[in-house]
Amino acid sequence: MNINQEFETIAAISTPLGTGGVGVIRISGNKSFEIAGKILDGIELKVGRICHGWVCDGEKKLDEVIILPFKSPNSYTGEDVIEIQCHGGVNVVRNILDVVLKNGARPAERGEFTKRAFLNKKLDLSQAEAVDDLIHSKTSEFAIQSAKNLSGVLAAKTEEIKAKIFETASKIVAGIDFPEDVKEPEYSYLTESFEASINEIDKILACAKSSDILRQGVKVAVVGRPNVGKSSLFNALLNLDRAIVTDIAGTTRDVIKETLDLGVAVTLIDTAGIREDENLDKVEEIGIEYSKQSVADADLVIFMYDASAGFGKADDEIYQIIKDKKHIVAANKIDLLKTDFKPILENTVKISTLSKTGLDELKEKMKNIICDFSLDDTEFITNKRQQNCLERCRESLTGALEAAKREELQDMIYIDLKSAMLSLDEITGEVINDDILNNIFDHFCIGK
Ligand SMILES: Nc1nc2c(ncn2[C@@H]2O[C@H](COP(=O)(O)OP(=O)(O)OP(=O)(O)O)[C@@H](O)[C@H]2O)c(=O)[nH]1
Ligand SMILES: [Mg+2]
Repeated sequence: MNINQEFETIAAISTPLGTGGVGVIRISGNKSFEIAGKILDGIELKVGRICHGWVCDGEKKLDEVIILPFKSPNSYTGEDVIEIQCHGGVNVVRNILDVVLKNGARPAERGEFTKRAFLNKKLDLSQAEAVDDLIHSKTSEFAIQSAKNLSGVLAAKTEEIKAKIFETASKIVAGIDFPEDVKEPEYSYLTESFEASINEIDKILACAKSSDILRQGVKVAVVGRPNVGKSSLFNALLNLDRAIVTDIAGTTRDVIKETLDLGVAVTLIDTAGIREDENLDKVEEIGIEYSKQSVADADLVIFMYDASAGFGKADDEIYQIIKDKKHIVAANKIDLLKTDFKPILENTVKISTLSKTGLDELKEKMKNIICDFSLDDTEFITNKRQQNCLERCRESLTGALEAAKREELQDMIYIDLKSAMLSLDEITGEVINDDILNNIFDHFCIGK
């Protein structure tokens, strides 16, 4: 983006394009008020006051709206901003955006409002990334965690670690610059200080795996022979009649996916029953191939067999395919059993999708396996970029630590500390190059 573009006034529809109660068009830049003046039918805009009236295109009235005027720097972007709240129809919002563009704004690029907010220091980069996480969160848990970063939790922690490194670095510099007046810090002090900082970084990185799982979710495939009740379980877990259930073996012939919120976003996958039969038609054969592929792609497999029929050779053949993956065995149709039984496979949950028995236990087992961490312990949500910055910071600190242990020249140690601090600055975006910045905001939606 060139400098001129950055000063242009931009506009976009900030609400999803669809039918709803309200639609929002946002304008940002120093021409915002001028444009609003041209399209608002005689409304006098007062900053800090909500205004009401009509948006017009010349003589044509487009919609009755509410306007929120913000003057720089007190706005989301830090620039002059006008937010128009109109009725939430696809064509109403488009008509209003068109008239705004006709009167001097240009369409905003992806994430451009938030990028401007970052460039105008309304948000640091970790907060800007949290905005994107919040919008795209697949579960309520992840939304709550993202909101924590939006409030600056990660930035504050990063600042705290940096302050500690800075303090130690300052003592080294003082010793180097004023050797007569200031003594170099003791090496024992340095090693202690670096170990403490590495420890703090490790605490954040320990949450990296859970951050990734919370952000991306996991894939759980239900597999087994035909007719064992896979689609019935799929529907029961979703609380939805999504997949067709019949007593005909080979009912499901395609892979069906739906999202389930178990704190972590679970993509639940129903598959075609796996069986060997020379007389299978082509569709079922392809379906079975997809089932095997789903097993390969899944993070967790629910292997199901019909407990009323017993665990047979055909079940065992499928079990052999999945047994090395993370899995739970679901012994289904226990409602048909007259007596209780002792499952032969480890990790078996006895269920009946018909009488809804054992489903809570199954969900609990799923949760425990998916989160081999406790979600409450996910103190810090990070993305890959932030994890990479932390890892680089950790490497530099480890270099400094090793050097301090060898009692090397403190000038050399200081160089490592400087790179450690630079890596931390990248998290909040105090130091960042344009390519990385554009890459981050290119993933945002238009209008954010
Ligand atoms: N008694 C009893 N019947 C069940 C239970 N779960 C499923 N069924 C019945 O078993 C039959 C097959 O169920 P589905 O859910 O279609 O089985 P599936 O494993 O998806 O079968 P395919 O799609 O053919 O691979 C249906 O008639 C279901 O009503 C259960 O817990 N108890
Ligand atoms: Mg099925």
